[in-house]
Amino acid sequence: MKPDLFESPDYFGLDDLLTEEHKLVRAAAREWVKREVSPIIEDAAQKATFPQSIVHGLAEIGAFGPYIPETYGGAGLDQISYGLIMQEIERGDSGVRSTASVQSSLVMYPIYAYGNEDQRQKYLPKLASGELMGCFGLTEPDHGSNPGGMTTNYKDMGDHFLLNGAKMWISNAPFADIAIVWAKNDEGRIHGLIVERGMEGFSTPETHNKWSLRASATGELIFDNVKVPKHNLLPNKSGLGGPLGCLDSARYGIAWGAIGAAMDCYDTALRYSKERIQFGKPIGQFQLQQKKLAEMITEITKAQLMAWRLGVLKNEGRATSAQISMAKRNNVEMAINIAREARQMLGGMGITGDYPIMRHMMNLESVITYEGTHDIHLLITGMDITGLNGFK
Ligand code: TGC
Ligand code: FAD
Repeated sequence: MKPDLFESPDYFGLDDLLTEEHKLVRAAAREWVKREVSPIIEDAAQKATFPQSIVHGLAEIGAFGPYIPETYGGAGLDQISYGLIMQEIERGDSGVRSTASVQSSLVMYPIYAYGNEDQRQKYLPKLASGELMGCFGLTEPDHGSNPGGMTTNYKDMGDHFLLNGAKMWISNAPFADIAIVWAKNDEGRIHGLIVERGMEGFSTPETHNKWSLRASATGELIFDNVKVPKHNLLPNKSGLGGPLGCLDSARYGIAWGAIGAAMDCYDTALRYSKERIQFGKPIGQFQLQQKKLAEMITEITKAQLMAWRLGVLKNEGRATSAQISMAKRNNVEMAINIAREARQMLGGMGITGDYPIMRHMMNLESVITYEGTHDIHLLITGMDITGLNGFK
Protein backbone atom coordinates (compact mmCIF):
# COMPACT_ATOMS: atom_id res chain seq x y z
CA MET A 1 0.00 0.00 0.00
CA LYS A 2 1.37 3.40 -0.98
CA PRO A 3 1.67 6.24 1.60
CA ASP A 4 -1.65 7.95 2.29
CA LEU A 5 -1.39 11.27 0.42
CA PHE A 6 -5.15 11.96 0.49
CA GLU A 7 -6.28 15.53 -0.12
CA SER A 8 -9.97 16.25 0.31
CA PRO A 9 -11.80 17.82 -2.65
CA ASP A 10 -14.04 20.82 -1.83
CA TYR A 11 -14.97 22.20 -5.24
CA PHE A 12 -17.83 24.42 -4.05
CA GLY A 13 -16.13 25.73 -0.90
CA LEU A 14 -18.44 23.79 1.39
CA ASP A 15 -16.02 24.32 4.24
CA ASP A 16 -17.55 27.80 4.53
CA LEU A 17 -20.75 26.10 5.71
CA LEU A 18 -18.98 24.24 8.54
CA THR A 19 -18.34 25.51 12.05
CA GLU A 20 -14.92 25.48 13.68
CA GLU A 21 -16.07 22.48 15.73
CA HIS A 22 -17.05 20.58 12.57
CA LYS A 23 -13.61 21.22 11.09
CA LEU A 24 -11.80 20.16 14.27
CA VAL A 25 -13.80 16.95 14.54
CA ARG A 26 -13.14 16.18 10.88
CA ALA A 27 -9.42 16.95 11.19
CA ALA A 28 -9.07 14.60 14.18
CA ALA A 29 -10.83 11.78 12.32
CA ARG A 30 -8.84 12.39 9.13
CA GLU A 31 -5.54 12.44 10.94
CA TRP A 32 -6.41 9.24 12.83
CA VAL A 33 -7.38 7.44 9.61
CA LYS A 34 -4.09 8.43 7.98
CA ARG A 35 -2.10 7.33 11.02
CA GLU A 36 -3.92 4.20 12.21
CA VAL A 37 -6.14 2.89 9.42
CA SER A 38 -4.37 3.46 6.10
CA PRO A 39 -1.16 1.61 7.07
CA ILE A 40 -2.96 -1.58 8.15
CA ILE A 41 -6.24 -1.75 6.27
CA GLU A 42 -5.09 -3.36 3.03
CA ASP A 43 -3.44 -6.21 4.92
CA ALA A 44 -6.52 -6.70 7.13
CA ALA A 45 -8.77 -6.79 4.05
CA GLN A 46 -6.49 -9.18 2.17
CA LYS A 47 -6.42 -11.51 5.19
CA ALA A 48 -10.13 -10.98 5.90
CA THR A 49 -9.50 -10.13 9.54
CA PHE A 50 -11.09 -7.45 11.68
CA PRO A 51 -8.31 -5.11 12.89
CA GLN A 52 -8.99 -5.06 16.66
CA SER A 53 -6.36 -2.33 17.05
CA ILE A 54 -8.76 0.29 15.67
CA VAL A 55 -11.37 -0.04 18.42
CA HIS A 56 -9.58 2.21 20.88
CA GLY A 57 -8.94 4.88 18.25
CA LEU A 58 -12.55 4.87 17.05
CA ALA A 59 -13.61 5.56 20.62
CA GLU A 60 -11.00 8.33 20.98
CA ILE A 61 -12.16 10.26 17.90
CA GLY A 62 -15.77 10.10 19.13
CA ALA A 63 -16.93 7.59 16.50
CA PHE A 64 -18.83 5.53 19.09
CA GLY A 65 -21.91 7.60 19.85
CA PRO A 66 -20.97 10.95 18.26
CA TYR A 67 -24.43 12.41 18.94
CA ILE A 68 -25.15 10.56 22.20
CA PRO A 69 -25.05 13.03 25.16
CA GLU A 70 -21.81 13.31 27.08
CA THR A 71 -23.58 12.27 30.30
CA TYR A 72 -23.74 8.77 28.80
CA GLY A 73 -20.17 8.82 27.51
CA GLY A 74 -21.06 9.97 23.99
CA ALA A 75 -19.38 12.88 22.22
CA GLY A 76 -22.47 15.15 22.37
CA LEU A 77 -21.88 16.41 18.83
CA ASP A 78 -24.38 17.52 16.21
CA GLN A 79 -25.48 15.55 13.16
CA ILE A 80 -23.07 17.23 10.76
CA SER A 81 -20.11 16.30 12.97
CA TYR A 82 -21.46 12.74 13.06
CA GLY A 83 -21.65 12.74 9.27
CA LEU A 84 -18.15 14.16 8.87
CA ILE A 85 -16.71 11.46 11.16
CA MET A 86 -18.42 8.76 9.09
CA GLN A 87 -17.10 10.37 5.88
CA GLU A 88 -13.53 10.36 7.13
CA ILE A 89 -13.68 6.80 8.45
CA GLU A 90 -15.18 5.44 5.23
CA ARG A 91 -12.50 7.33 3.30
CA GLY A 92 -10.27 4.78 5.02
CA ASP A 93 -12.54 1.74 4.65
CA SER A 94 -16.29 1.03 4.58
CA GLY A 95 -15.79 -1.91 6.95
CA VAL A 96 -14.29 0.32 9.60
CA ARG A 97 -17.18 2.75 9.16
CA SER A 98 -19.54 -0.22 9.48
CA THR A 99 -18.08 -1.05 12.88
CA ALA A 100 -18.66 2.51 14.01
CA SER A 101 -22.14 2.79 12.44
CA VAL A 102 -23.35 -0.36 14.14
CA GLN A 103 -21.94 0.60 17.51
CA SER A 104 -23.38 4.15 17.37
CA SER A 105 -26.65 4.04 15.51
CA LEU A 106 -27.72 0.44 15.84
CA VAL A 107 -26.62 -0.35 19.40
CA MET A 108 -26.12 2.87 21.38
CA TYR A 109 -29.01 4.71 19.73
CA PRO A 110 -31.71 2.10 20.55
CA ILE A 111 -30.47 1.81 24.13
CA TYR A 112 -30.51 5.61 24.41
CA ALA A 113 -33.85 6.15 22.66
CA TYR A 114 -35.83 3.03 23.65
CA GLY A 115 -34.07 1.88 26.83
CA ASN A 116 -34.67 2.82 30.46
CA GLU A 117 -32.28 4.77 32.65
CA ASP A 118 -30.71 1.64 34.17
CA GLN A 119 -29.95 0.28 30.71
CA ARG A 120 -28.48 3.60 29.56
CA GLN A 121 -26.22 3.84 32.61
CA LYS A 122 -25.17 0.21 32.40
CA TYR A 123 -24.28 0.00 28.72
CA LEU A 124 -23.76 3.38 27.06
CA PRO A 125 -20.50 4.55 28.71
CA LYS A 126 -18.85 1.18 28.08
CA LEU A 127 -20.04 1.14 24.46
CA ALA A 128 -18.74 4.70 23.96
CA SER A 129 -15.28 3.74 25.23
CA GLY A 130 -15.16 0.49 23.24
CA GLU A 131 -14.95 -1.58 26.41
CA LEU A 132 -18.13 -3.26 25.16
CA MET A 133 -18.83 -3.86 21.48
CA GLY A 134 -22.32 -4.44 20.12
CA CYS A 135 -24.18 -5.73 17.08
CA PHE A 136 -27.71 -5.38 15.67
CA GLY A 137 -29.80 -8.37 14.70
CA LEU A 138 -32.67 -7.61 12.36
CA THR A 139 -32.06 -9.59 9.13
CA GLU A 140 -32.96 -13.28 9.08
CA PRO A 141 -32.20 -16.02 6.56
CA ASP A 142 -35.73 -15.71 5.09
CA HIS A 143 -36.42 -12.05 5.88
CA GLY A 144 -34.01 -9.43 4.54
CA SER A 145 -35.81 -6.59 2.78
CA ASN A 146 -38.99 -7.60 4.57
CA PRO A 147 -37.95 -7.58 8.23
CA GLY A 148 -41.58 -7.37 9.36
CA GLY A 149 -41.92 -11.06 8.44
CA MET A 150 -39.31 -12.11 11.02
CA THR A 151 -39.85 -15.36 12.88
CA THR A 152 -37.37 -14.89 15.75
CA ASN A 153 -39.57 -14.84 18.84
CA TYR A 154 -39.61 -14.80 22.61
CA LYS A 155 -42.07 -16.31 25.05
CA ASP A 156 -42.93 -14.90 28.45
CA MET A 157 -41.92 -17.61 30.96
CA GLY A 158 -42.93 -15.61 34.05
CA ASP A 159 -39.53 -14.68 35.47
CA HIS A 160 -37.67 -14.49 32.10
CA PHE A 161 -38.14 -14.55 28.32
CA LEU A 162 -37.22 -17.58 26.20
CA LEU A 163 -35.70 -16.49 22.87
CA ASN A 164 -35.56 -18.67 19.74
CA GLY A 165 -34.61 -17.99 16.13
CA ALA A 166 -31.69 -16.90 13.98
CA LYS A 167 -30.30 -13.73 12.42
CA MET A 168 -27.79 -13.58 9.59
CA TRP A 169 -25.45 -11.07 7.95
CA ILE A 170 -24.78 -9.39 11.27
CA SER A 171 -21.84 -6.94 11.34
CA ASN A 172 -19.62 -7.24 14.45
CA ALA A 173 -21.46 -10.43 15.53
CA PRO A 174 -18.37 -12.65 15.89
CA PHE A 175 -16.81 -10.46 18.58
CA ALA A 176 -19.74 -8.46 19.97
CA ASP A 177 -20.30 -8.50 23.72
CA ILE A 178 -23.97 -7.61 23.35
CA ALA A 179 -26.57 -7.87 20.59
CA ILE A 180 -29.67 -5.73 20.10
CA VAL A 181 -32.05 -8.40 18.85
CA TRP A 182 -35.41 -7.68 17.26
CA ALA A 183 -37.95 -10.43 17.98
CA LYS A 184 -41.70 -10.97 18.16
CA ASN A 185 -43.53 -11.50 21.45
CA ASP A 186 -46.47 -13.83 22.08
CA GLU A 187 -48.78 -11.33 20.34
CA GLY A 188 -46.51 -11.06 17.28
CA ARG A 189 -45.38 -7.52 18.19
CA ILE A 190 -41.70 -6.63 17.54
CA HIS A 191 -39.53 -5.59 20.50
CA GLY A 192 -35.81 -5.10 21.08
CA LEU A 193 -33.90 -7.29 23.54
CA ILE A 194 -30.35 -6.89 24.83
CA VAL A 195 -28.75 -10.32 24.52
CA GLU A 196 -25.34 -10.79 26.15
CA ARG A 197 -22.50 -13.05 25.06
CA GLY A 198 -22.30 -15.98 27.44
CA MET A 199 -26.06 -16.49 27.75
CA GLU A 200 -26.67 -20.21 27.35
CA GLY A 201 -27.94 -21.18 23.88
CA PHE A 202 -26.59 -17.99 22.22
CA SER A 203 -23.89 -18.43 19.56
CA THR A 204 -22.38 -16.18 16.84
CA PRO A 205 -20.71 -18.19 14.05
CA GLU A 206 -18.65 -16.13 11.62
CA THR A 207 -19.58 -15.78 7.94
CA HIS A 208 -16.58 -16.55 5.72
CA ASN A 209 -15.70 -16.22 2.02
CA LYS A 210 -16.85 -12.60 1.60
CA TRP A 211 -15.35 -10.65 -1.32
CA SER A 212 -16.62 -7.41 0.23
CA LEU A 213 -16.17 -5.67 3.58
CA ARG A 214 -13.38 -8.09 4.35
CA ALA A 215 -11.97 -6.01 7.21
CA SER A 216 -15.35 -6.13 8.98
CA ALA A 217 -16.43 -9.26 10.85
CA THR A 218 -19.86 -10.58 9.82
CA GLY A 219 -21.72 -13.46 11.42
CA GLU A 220 -24.94 -15.11 12.45
CA LEU A 221 -26.81 -14.87 15.74
CA ILE A 222 -28.36 -18.16 16.82
CA PHE A 223 -30.81 -18.35 19.70
CA ASP A 224 -31.60 -21.82 20.98
CA ASN A 225 -33.88 -21.44 24.01
CA VAL A 226 -31.90 -18.46 25.33
CA LYS A 227 -33.11 -17.29 28.75
CA VAL A 228 -33.16 -13.49 28.57
CA PRO A 229 -33.78 -11.57 31.83
CA LYS A 230 -36.92 -9.45 31.62
CA HIS A 231 -34.98 -6.29 32.45
CA ASN A 232 -33.10 -6.75 29.13
CA LEU A 233 -36.20 -5.76 27.12
CA LEU A 234 -36.03 -2.23 25.65
CA PRO A 235 -39.25 -0.93 27.17
CA ASN A 236 -39.95 2.31 25.32
CA LYS A 237 -40.67 1.21 21.74
CA SER A 238 -42.49 -1.61 19.99
CA GLY A 239 -43.25 -2.42 16.37
CA LEU A 240 -41.13 -2.32 13.21
CA GLY A 241 -40.69 1.42 13.71
CA GLY A 242 -38.15 0.52 16.47
CA PRO A 243 -35.48 -1.02 14.24
CA LEU A 244 -36.38 1.25 11.32
CA GLY A 245 -35.83 4.30 13.52
CA CYS A 246 -32.27 3.07 14.21
CA LEU A 247 -31.79 2.50 10.49
CA ASP A 248 -32.69 6.13 9.78
CA SER A 249 -29.70 7.18 11.83
CA ALA A 250 -27.33 4.61 10.34
CA ARG A 251 -28.48 5.29 6.76
CA TYR A 252 -27.83 8.99 7.33
CA GLY A 253 -24.26 8.10 8.38
CA ILE A 254 -23.83 6.02 5.23
CA ALA A 255 -24.96 8.95 3.06
CA TRP A 256 -21.90 10.81 4.38
CA GLY A 257 -19.63 7.77 4.56
CA ALA A 258 -20.03 6.92 0.89
CA ILE A 259 -18.72 10.39 0.01
CA GLY A 260 -15.50 9.48 1.83
CA ALA A 261 -15.00 6.33 -0.25
CA ALA A 262 -15.74 8.30 -3.43
CA MET A 263 -13.31 11.09 -2.48
CA ASP A 264 -10.54 8.57 -1.88
CA CYS A 265 -11.09 6.97 -5.31
CA TYR A 266 -11.24 10.36 -7.05
CA ASP A 267 -8.15 11.67 -5.26
CA THR A 268 -6.19 8.52 -6.09
CA ALA A 269 -7.22 8.61 -9.76
CA LEU A 270 -6.49 12.35 -10.08
CA ARG A 271 -2.97 11.92 -8.69
CA TYR A 272 -2.34 8.86 -10.88
CA SER A 273 -3.56 10.70 -13.98
CA LYS A 274 -0.82 13.31 -13.55
CA GLU A 275 1.93 10.74 -12.93
CA ARG A 276 1.17 7.98 -15.43
CA ILE A 277 2.69 8.66 -18.85
CA GLN A 278 1.39 7.00 -22.01
CA PHE A 279 1.99 8.14 -25.61
CA GLY A 280 4.47 10.63 -24.14
CA LYS A 281 1.88 12.48 -22.06
CA PRO A 282 0.30 12.18 -18.61
CA ILE A 283 -2.95 10.27 -19.11
CA GLY A 284 -4.74 13.19 -17.37
CA GLN A 285 -4.12 15.21 -20.54
CA PHE A 286 -6.37 12.94 -22.61
CA GLN A 287 -9.95 14.17 -22.88
CA LEU A 288 -11.46 10.76 -22.06
CA GLN A 289 -9.67 10.71 -18.71
CA GLN A 290 -10.58 14.35 -18.02
CA LYS A 291 -14.24 13.50 -18.66
CA LYS A 292 -14.09 10.78 -16.02
CA LEU A 293 -12.44 13.10 -13.47
CA ALA A 294 -14.73 16.04 -14.23
CA GLU A 295 -17.83 13.89 -13.82
CA MET A 296 -16.47 12.43 -10.58
CA ILE A 297 -15.91 15.80 -8.94
CA THR A 298 -19.33 17.00 -10.13
CA GLU A 299 -21.06 14.00 -8.57
CA ILE A 300 -19.04 14.27 -5.34
CA THR A 301 -19.98 17.94 -5.06
CA LYS A 302 -23.70 17.19 -5.54
CA ALA A 303 -23.49 14.43 -2.92
CA GLN A 304 -21.69 16.74 -0.48
CA LEU A 305 -24.43 19.35 -0.88
CA MET A 306 -27.16 16.77 -0.32
CA ALA A 307 -25.47 15.37 2.78
CA TRP A 308 -24.84 18.81 4.25
CA ARG A 309 -28.46 19.91 3.72
CA LEU A 310 -29.73 16.64 5.19
CA GLY A 311 -27.49 17.27 8.21
CA VAL A 312 -29.04 20.70 8.69
CA LEU A 313 -32.54 19.20 8.49
CA LYS A 314 -31.52 16.47 10.94
CA ASN A 315 -30.11 19.00 13.39
CA GLU A 316 -33.48 20.78 13.22
CA GLY A 317 -35.38 17.49 13.70
CA ARG A 318 -36.96 17.92 10.26
CA ALA A 319 -35.29 15.22 8.14
CA THR A 320 -37.78 12.63 6.94
CA SER A 321 -37.06 8.91 6.54
CA ALA A 322 -37.71 9.28 2.81
CA GLN A 323 -35.13 12.07 2.51
CA ILE A 324 -32.60 9.87 4.30
CA SER A 325 -33.38 7.00 1.91
CA MET A 326 -32.83 9.26 -1.10
CA ALA A 327 -29.47 10.46 0.21
CA LYS A 328 -28.26 6.96 1.11
CA ARG A 329 -29.28 5.64 -2.30
CA ASN A 330 -27.88 8.52 -4.32
CA ASN A 331 -24.57 8.80 -2.51
CA VAL A 332 -23.79 5.09 -2.46
CA GLU A 333 -24.55 4.76 -6.17
CA MET A 334 -22.40 7.84 -6.81
CA ALA A 335 -19.53 6.24 -4.87
CA ILE A 336 -19.74 2.85 -6.53
CA ASN A 337 -19.82 4.45 -10.00
CA ILE A 338 -16.79 6.59 -9.16
CA ALA A 339 -14.93 3.56 -7.79
CA ARG A 340 -15.55 1.68 -11.04
CA GLU A 341 -14.40 4.59 -13.23
CA ALA A 342 -11.39 5.34 -11.02
CA ARG A 343 -10.38 1.68 -11.09
CA GLN A 344 -10.29 1.80 -14.87
CA MET A 345 -8.18 4.95 -14.85
CA LEU A 346 -5.44 3.04 -13.04
CA GLY A 347 -5.39 0.32 -15.68
CA GLY A 348 -3.88 -2.91 -14.39
CA MET A 349 -2.57 -1.20 -11.26
CA GLY A 350 -6.19 -0.55 -10.30
CA ILE A 351 -6.83 -4.17 -9.47
CA THR A 352 -3.95 -4.40 -6.98
CA GLY A 353 -3.84 -3.66 -3.28
CA ASP A 354 -1.16 -1.04 -3.95
CA TYR A 355 -4.07 1.38 -4.33
CA PRO A 356 -7.33 1.50 -2.31
CA ILE A 357 -9.79 1.67 -5.20
CA MET A 358 -10.59 -2.01 -5.75
CA ARG A 359 -11.11 -2.46 -2.00
CA HIS A 360 -13.54 0.49 -1.93
CA MET A 361 -15.30 -0.87 -5.01
CA MET A 362 -15.83 -4.29 -3.46
CA ASN A 363 -16.85 -2.80 -0.10
CA LEU A 364 -19.45 -0.62 -1.75
CA GLU A 365 -21.23 -3.73 -3.07
CA SER A 366 -22.17 -4.40 0.56
CA VAL A 367 -22.96 -0.77 1.29
CA ILE A 368 -25.40 -0.63 -1.65
CA THR A 369 -27.09 -3.76 -0.22
CA TYR A 370 -27.22 -3.33 3.54
CA GLU A 371 -29.32 -0.87 5.48
CA GLY A 372 -31.92 -1.34 2.73
CA THR A 373 -31.02 -2.28 -0.83
CA HIS A 374 -30.80 0.20 -3.69
CA ASP A 375 -34.20 -1.07 -4.91
CA ILE A 376 -35.84 -0.70 -1.50
CA HIS A 377 -34.72 2.93 -1.18
CA LEU A 378 -36.05 3.70 -4.64
CA LEU A 379 -39.40 2.19 -3.64
CA ILE A 380 -39.40 4.31 -0.47
CA THR A 381 -38.98 7.45 -2.62
CA GLY A 382 -41.61 6.16 -5.05
CA MET A 383 -44.08 5.59 -2.23
CA ASP A 384 -43.32 8.99 -0.72
CA ILE A 385 -44.00 10.92 -3.92
CA THR A 386 -47.00 8.92 -5.16
CA GLY A 387 -48.55 7.82 -1.89
CA LEU A 388 -48.79 4.33 -3.40
CA ASN A 389 -47.02 1.30 -1.87
CA GLY A 390 -44.89 -0.44 -4.50
CA PHE A 391 -43.49 -3.07 -2.09
CA LYS A 392 -46.37 -5.47 -1.84
P1 TGC B 1 -44.30 -0.40 6.99
O1 TGC B 1 -45.67 -0.96 7.14
O2 TGC B 1 -44.02 0.59 5.93
O3 TGC B 1 -43.82 0.25 8.38
C1 TGC B 1 -43.92 -0.47 9.61
C2 TGC B 1 -43.82 0.53 10.73
O4 TGC B 1 -42.52 1.18 10.72
C3 TGC B 1 -42.68 2.60 10.53
N1 TGC B 1 -41.58 3.04 9.67
C4 TGC B 1 -40.53 3.71 10.14
N2 TGC B 1 -40.24 4.18 11.36
C5 TGC B 1 -39.07 4.83 11.52
N3 TGC B 1 -38.19 5.01 10.51
C6 TGC B 1 -38.44 4.54 9.26
N4 TGC B 1 -37.55 4.70 8.28
C7 TGC B 1 -39.66 3.86 9.03
N5 TGC B 1 -40.25 3.26 7.95
C8 TGC B 1 -41.40 2.76 8.36
C9 TGC B 1 -44.04 2.76 9.90
O5 TGC B 1 -44.57 4.04 10.16
C10 TGC B 1 -44.83 1.67 10.61
O6 TGC B 1 -45.12 2.12 11.92
P2 TGC B 1 -46.45 1.61 12.69
O7 TGC B 1 -46.42 2.32 13.99
O8 TGC B 1 -47.59 2.00 11.78
O9 TGC B 1 -46.33 0.11 12.82
O10 TGC B 1 -43.30 -1.64 6.90
P3 TGC B 1 -43.12 -2.71 5.76
O11 TGC B 1 -43.21 -4.05 6.40
O12 TGC B 1 -44.02 -2.42 4.60
O13 TGC B 1 -41.57 -2.48 5.32
C11 TGC B 1 -41.17 -1.24 4.85
C12 TGC B 1 -39.71 -1.28 4.32
C13 TGC B 1 -39.58 -2.25 3.18
C14 TGC B 1 -39.40 0.11 3.83
C15 TGC B 1 -38.73 -1.62 5.44
O14 TGC B 1 -39.07 -2.76 6.06
C16 TGC B 1 -37.30 -1.58 5.03
O15 TGC B 1 -36.67 -0.54 5.17
N6 TGC B 1 -36.67 -2.72 4.54
C17 TGC B 1 -35.23 -2.79 4.36
C18 TGC B 1 -34.63 -3.60 5.50
C19 TGC B 1 -33.35 -3.05 5.96
O16 TGC B 1 -32.97 -1.91 5.73
N7 TGC B 1 -32.62 -3.86 6.70
C20 TGC B 1 -31.38 -3.41 7.27
C21 TGC B 1 -30.87 -4.42 8.28
S1 TGC B 1 -29.66 -3.74 9.36
C22 TGC B 1 -28.30 -3.58 8.40
O17 TGC B 1 -28.29 -3.78 7.23
C23 TGC B 1 -27.09 -3.11 9.10
S2 TGC B 1 -25.65 -3.05 8.15
C24 TGC B 1 -24.74 -2.18 9.24
C25 TGC B 1 -23.37 -1.90 8.81
O18 TGC B 1 -22.56 -2.84 8.77
O19 TGC B 1 -23.07 -0.70 8.59
P1 FAD C 1 -33.41 -9.83 -0.29
O1 FAD C 1 -34.35 -9.08 0.58
O2 FAD C 1 -33.64 -11.28 -0.48
O3 FAD C 1 -33.39 -9.11 -1.71
C1 FAD C 1 -32.92 -9.76 -2.89
C2 FAD C 1 -33.18 -8.82 -4.06
O4 FAD C 1 -34.58 -8.62 -4.20
C3 FAD C 1 -32.57 -7.43 -3.86
O5 FAD C 1 -32.05 -6.96 -5.07
C4 FAD C 1 -33.74 -6.60 -3.43
O6 FAD C 1 -33.58 -5.21 -3.76
C5 FAD C 1 -34.87 -7.23 -4.21
N1 FAD C 1 -36.18 -7.00 -3.58
C6 FAD C 1 -36.62 -7.43 -2.36
N2 FAD C 1 -37.86 -7.01 -2.12
C7 FAD C 1 -38.24 -6.31 -3.23
C8 FAD C 1 -39.43 -5.61 -3.57
N3 FAD C 1 -40.48 -5.52 -2.75
N4 FAD C 1 -39.47 -5.01 -4.80
C9 FAD C 1 -38.39 -5.05 -5.62
N5 FAD C 1 -37.27 -5.70 -5.35
C10 FAD C 1 -37.18 -6.31 -4.15
N6 FAD C 1 -28.47 -6.97 8.72
C11 FAD C 1 -28.63 -6.74 10.05
O7 FAD C 1 -29.72 -6.91 10.59
N7 FAD C 1 -27.60 -6.34 10.83
C12 FAD C 1 -26.36 -6.13 10.32
O8 FAD C 1 -25.42 -5.75 11.05
C13 FAD C 1 -26.14 -6.39 8.92
N8 FAD C 1 -24.89 -6.28 8.40
C14 FAD C 1 -24.67 -6.67 7.09
C15 FAD C 1 -23.37 -6.73 6.60
C16 FAD C 1 -23.13 -7.17 5.30
C17 FAD C 1 -21.72 -7.29 4.80
C18 FAD C 1 -24.23 -7.48 4.46
C19 FAD C 1 -24.00 -7.92 3.04
C20 FAD C 1 -25.51 -7.42 4.94
C21 FAD C 1 -25.76 -7.02 6.26
N9 FAD C 1 -27.06 -7.03 6.80
C22 FAD C 1 -27.25 -6.80 8.15
C23 FAD C 1 -28.18 -7.53 6.01
C24 FAD C 1 -28.71 -6.54 4.97
O9 FAD C 1 -29.43 -5.52 5.58
C25 FAD C 1 -29.55 -7.34 3.98
O10 FAD C 1 -28.66 -8.11 3.20
C26 FAD C 1 -30.41 -6.44 3.10
O11 FAD C 1 -31.40 -5.78 3.86
C27 FAD C 1 -31.07 -7.23 1.96
O12 FAD C 1 -31.65 -8.40 2.41
P2 FAD C 1 -31.36 -9.80 1.66
O13 FAD C 1 -29.88 -9.92 1.56
O14 FAD C 1 -32.11 -10.85 2.37
O15 FAD C 1 -31.89 -9.58 0.20
